[in-house]
Amino acid sequence: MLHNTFTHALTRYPTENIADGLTSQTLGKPDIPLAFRQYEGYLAVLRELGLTVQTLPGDERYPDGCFVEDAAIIYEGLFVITQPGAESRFSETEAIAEALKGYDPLFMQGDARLDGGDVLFCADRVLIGQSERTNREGAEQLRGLLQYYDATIRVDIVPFRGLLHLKSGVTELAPNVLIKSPLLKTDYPFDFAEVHTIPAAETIGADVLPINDAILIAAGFPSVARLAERYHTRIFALPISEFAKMDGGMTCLSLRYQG
Ligand code: CIR
Repeated sequence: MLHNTFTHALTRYPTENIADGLTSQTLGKPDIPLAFRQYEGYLAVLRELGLTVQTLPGDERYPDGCFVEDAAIIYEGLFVITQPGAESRFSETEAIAEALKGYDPLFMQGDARLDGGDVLFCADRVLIGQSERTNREGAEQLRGLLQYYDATIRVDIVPFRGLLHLKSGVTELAPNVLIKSPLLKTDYPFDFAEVHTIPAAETIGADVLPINDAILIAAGFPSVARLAERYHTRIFALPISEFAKMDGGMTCLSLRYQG
């Protein structure tokens, strides 16, 4: 299963009203000019990694709209437009579907609810978190689409609690190596991989983003930085504090794919 190798990224500018978005954090309101600077820094790194970056305009109807990862799942040539679990975010997908229409995306349907933040491609499998945003039907529907596209793909559904999204608490640091927060509560055995559990206070750093030969990590989390150094030589530690205030991590600000 080829993942983490990308040529393109789709992103969407934050809006001035980002503080009106959803959050479970109590870190205060984002500083808007700083959020925009941090966002530009994120885009600059994607470009430095050689990706062609498309950035859609922000839309004030969707203060969470910059978290584009939740609106689509992309696996090789399969593009799936989701039905995000939060009512206020449901129609964010319209602009994303329009931007990706050249890839003939498929659409989730019916009562399925799923946020891309709950979908982790790692090792030999895809994990779909069943969460407050992603329901069983959403997870099953995505599993069906992935296996229709690639009959050999293993897809496990992972019920969990404690954090917003699966990737808020576990991501892939390197092939077969996971980085995990103890705040993620699940019975799912991650024994297929080597697992590094970081201190709970560094949970925001658990959402790491490997792209091609590099990895993006949130700045300011020493255990995460030390772990990244064990597996990577090209590390970008990016300040994303203003997005973290709104429950955003490193992966959620872009959709990566091979164009
Ligand atoms: C939300 O609660 O939906 C947004 N404020 C944050 C979404 C973060 N998305 C992600 O990690 N994939």
